Amino acid sequence: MKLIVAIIQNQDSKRLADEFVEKGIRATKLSSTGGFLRAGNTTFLIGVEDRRVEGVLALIKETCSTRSQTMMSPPSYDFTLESDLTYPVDVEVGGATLFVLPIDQFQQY
Ligand code: 2BA
Ligand code: 2BA
Repeated sequence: MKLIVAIIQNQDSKRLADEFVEKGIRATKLSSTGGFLRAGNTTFLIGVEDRRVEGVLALIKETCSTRSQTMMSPPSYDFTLESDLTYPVDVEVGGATLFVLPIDQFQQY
């Protein structure tokens, strides 16, 4: 068995959760925050049998989209420069960041 940790964008989370229910894939949804953008994203924990891992990853890939997000650049603290104002920067946010971990034990009481 494997634990898939999937960090995805909030916009895709409802659709992905619906897909999991429809396909009988058990999952837990957590609200999370990206360390860089400091914006909300969604983390799914999905415990699955080894043979289902590839199918789950493919489902996540087809459900979640890459998007561009605008953030304000940090202000420059070099006061010798005139450009000490913040300015908008486009950041490409991936459809999903995935980790697949081995599970030593799976128990439910
Ligand atoms: P939920 O996903 O909200 O599921 C609540 C209960 O609904 C489950 O209890 C189970 O009895 C039933 N259930 C869930 N998915 C089902 C499905 N596809 N078909 C039929 N019945 C289904 P538990 O199995 O005790 O799970 C309690 C909570 O533990 C789950 O809440 C979920 O958040 C988490 N969980 C369970 N198995 C998981 C797994 N393999 N991976 C990640 N999280 C899991
Ligand atoms: P954030 O940390 O808010 O990052 C959002 C996007 O900003 C990233 O998209 C990446 O394109 C960019 N970015 C992040 N850190 C950067 C840096 N130090 N310099 C320049 N650009 C940077 P993704 O790579 O698709 O990541 C989306 C979200 O997935 C991240 O949100 C974070 O919550 C999570 N994530 C990505 N890689 C991770 C890792 N290695 N470990 C844990 N979480 C990760």
